[in-house]
Amino acid sequence: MIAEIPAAAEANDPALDETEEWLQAFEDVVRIEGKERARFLLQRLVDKGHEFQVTLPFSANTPYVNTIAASEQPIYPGDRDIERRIKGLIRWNAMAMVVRANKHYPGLGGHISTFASSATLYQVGLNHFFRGRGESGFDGDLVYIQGHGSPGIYAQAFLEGRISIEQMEAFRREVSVPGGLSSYPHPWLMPDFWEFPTVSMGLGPLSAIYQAKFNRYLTDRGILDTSARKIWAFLGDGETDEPESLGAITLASREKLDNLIFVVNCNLQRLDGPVRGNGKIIQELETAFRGAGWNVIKVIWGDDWDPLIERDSTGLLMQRMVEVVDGEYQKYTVETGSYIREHFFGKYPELLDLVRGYSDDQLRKLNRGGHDPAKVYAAYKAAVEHKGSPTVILAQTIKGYGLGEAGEGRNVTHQQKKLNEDELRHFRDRFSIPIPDDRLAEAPFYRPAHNSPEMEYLRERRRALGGPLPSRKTRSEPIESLGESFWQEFSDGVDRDVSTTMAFVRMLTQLMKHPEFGRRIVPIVPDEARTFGMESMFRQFGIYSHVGQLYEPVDKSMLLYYREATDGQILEEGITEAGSMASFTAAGTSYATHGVDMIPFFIFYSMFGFQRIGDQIWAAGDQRTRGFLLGATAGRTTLNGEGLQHEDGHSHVHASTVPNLLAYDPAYAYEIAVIVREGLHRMYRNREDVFYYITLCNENYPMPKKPEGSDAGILKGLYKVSSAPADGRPRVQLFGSGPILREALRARDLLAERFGVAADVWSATSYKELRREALEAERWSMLHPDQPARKPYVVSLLENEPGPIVAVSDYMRIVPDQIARWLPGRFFALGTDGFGRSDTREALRRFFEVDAESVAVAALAQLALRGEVEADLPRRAIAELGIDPEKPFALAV
Ligand SMILES: Cc1ncc(C[n+]2csc(CCOP(=O)(O)OP(=O)(O)O)c2C)c(N)n1
Ligand SMILES: [Mg+2]
Repeated sequence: MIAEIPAAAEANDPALDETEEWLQAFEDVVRIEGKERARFLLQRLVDKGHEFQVTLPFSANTPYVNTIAASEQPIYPGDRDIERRIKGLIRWNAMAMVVRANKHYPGLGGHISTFASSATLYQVGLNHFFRGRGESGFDGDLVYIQGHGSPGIYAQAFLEGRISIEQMEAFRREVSVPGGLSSYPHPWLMPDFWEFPTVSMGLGPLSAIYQAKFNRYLTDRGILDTSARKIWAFLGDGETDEPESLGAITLASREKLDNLIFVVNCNLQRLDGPVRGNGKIIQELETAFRGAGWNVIKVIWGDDWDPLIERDSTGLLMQRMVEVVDGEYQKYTVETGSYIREHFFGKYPELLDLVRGYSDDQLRKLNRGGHDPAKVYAAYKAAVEHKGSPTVILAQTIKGYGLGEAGEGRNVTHQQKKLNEDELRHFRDRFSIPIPDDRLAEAPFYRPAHNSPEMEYLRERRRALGGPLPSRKTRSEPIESLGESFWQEFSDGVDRDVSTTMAFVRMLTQLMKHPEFGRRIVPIVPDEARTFGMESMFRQFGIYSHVGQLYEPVDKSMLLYYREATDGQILEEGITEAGSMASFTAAGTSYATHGVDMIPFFIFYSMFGFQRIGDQIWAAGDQRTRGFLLGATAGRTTLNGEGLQHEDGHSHVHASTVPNLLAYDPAYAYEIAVIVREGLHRMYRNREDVFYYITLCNENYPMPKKPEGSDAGILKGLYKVSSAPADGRPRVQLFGSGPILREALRARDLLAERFGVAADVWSATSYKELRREALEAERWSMLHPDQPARKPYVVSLLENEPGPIVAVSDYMRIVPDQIARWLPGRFFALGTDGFGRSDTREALRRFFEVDAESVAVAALAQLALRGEVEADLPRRAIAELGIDPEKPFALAV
């Protein structure tokens, strides 16, 4: 994959004179007629070669040197000297916060070496490029910071006076110290500071791409002009191994996202060792990004190398640069100058000549591009000015830069958290930090006087760029909730057979037509709109495409044709749940990134939601994303023919793990209406940082009218839909969820008609909510023993309702079991544990024992156990209802 440079190939050249003639002619063209003409001629030669089947092997690589030559570098606009001093202070404080934390509280963790390698990359950005929030509070750039580089970002904020010394002391002690600093960027924990949770590697770059796309979407739809805002994403070279990091890079170039800049900190190391010890990560990434259509800027060598490169008349230096593998470059970091002379330059006598005048010390200090502010500045400037495609900057750095023996370039450096006095002295001297010897051992923080030139410079730079960064702001203008009349049609119900998915799509369409809410809605689908019956929205609202529609759609003559438009509202993301989720997060945090409320509805195949992109959903929670996730074609038996890999019977287990997510499994259209209405109210009127997960199903049945007074129960997770008369018969309580509620209702009839048992039926819309409320009440009671105990909602509902409780849903038993401990001795759950199967709904429900017959048998068994019906009744029911007691157990392995 890595191209060899053909320079210094004279030895293999049978006709040197002829080659020389060609090269001379080409050089003349470049010099006299310019690069454009030279490029044209080269292209013509390549084309001609194709005519004769003379082709070159594909290579997207350029030589292993800086993309921007020294002669093309712009003049550095800052005061290099003062910036170096400021950077030294930031390096020191970033190191000190980790060292001090681990000295006082061993085991707290933290990272020194990552920021040590990327300090220049951030400093040049913070001093000259990254624009803060500005006057409006919502202008400026969006910067995704490498998660474990956080100490450097805190250290900058400390010098700016945004973070106190007490907070610096409380790095990674968020619980015991108010204002303690979180380990990594977590908006949930530091909502005024961090914007983007990046530390789960791969999620940052993926989110940044879709954030850049979403910014365009807002502009194209005429909602907000975001064109001046850049999205910067910092990532580690090791991080690029995550499929999410590179998985969407073609989208960024296809969409021509020139508002997007990736900076890959290529310190050639990850946690355990080298990223590509036997290869070259920078060349590999160049191939991937150039191949995908990105503008690639390599920043490999610092200015110490400029004179050497200029004098490299043989091309041997370039050749040597590319033939040395990364593992070897890492070795040069820890080795002496004489080692570098012998092993790097010593390969060719010409190269030894080249560095004859250099001392060993000079050779050891030859700097790398990512540590040279002028090189980094040149790259950033070219990136922000580049038009037509996204840019990636591949910057070579040294992991643990400045740590010396304590970790610079060592394989253990990633986890280095403690420095002894000698190591601290080395660090102090290297960056000229004014800490006296007698205080060194404690690694004190250091902030110069407020009016020192360094502090004034630092503040002036950020002021000039529009304010501090990172900084998270939100706009909190409540949006008035929709009145009762909007929801009326859903409360009224319909006699026709419809599914909850159809009801929801109708609701979404109505919302999109609403004068206030309509524009804000962002429907997101990963190539599944037709599955959910949403194709009518294509024509009506348009599918977003930055370039509009450049072709006549094949179904143009049809009413519901596939309409793409620049101001299209629907994000049809293609088959990428990860990309769609990233769009969901971008839209659902728009209230914070742009000060504009957008309301995303991401509708996906429920099986490919949580279990595929659960980490992104977790991060969306951290980022305080607002909006609705809709798991459609849900339910292990309700989605019937699709089988094992499609039938979801556990997304509600996953959903139960996300702290600020509300999860519902509704049965009826009116339930969905109540939930969505409340969701809009809480998120957009009350400005709460919660989000919603609602499962939707494809089974058709009539949608009943909303019972009076049921709203509160629907939202809390449980309410009664059917009461049996109190006539002295044995009695049971049946809970049903989603379409399986109808099995509970049918079980009620079976029990009444065939076994003389009365059943009340409840719709259990959210076990997660029931549990959360019950846990809270239980905990409060435990901590307030001298006060009357608080009764969980679920207990207050059930304590006067006689008989055992049988809960059934299309999910694993553990979903209803979430509330079992508050109903001791009474609670029994049925569910769809086990791999799904393809068959009819009836067959599947019998197989998983969630059909009415199985519910009836379970109810009778529970009554018999309690002595409330004859002991023989369950056996009779099993026989009468045709249940095979020897059929396989779905969980058997
Ligand atoms: C998904 C995920 N897996 C593992 C980790 C643990 N981890 C944190 S940093 C790191 C190494 C990072 O290497 P690199 O991306 O090269 O960053 P550097 O520190 O070298 O800049 C690992 C494995 C993580 N944060 N996220
Ligand atoms: Mg690395």
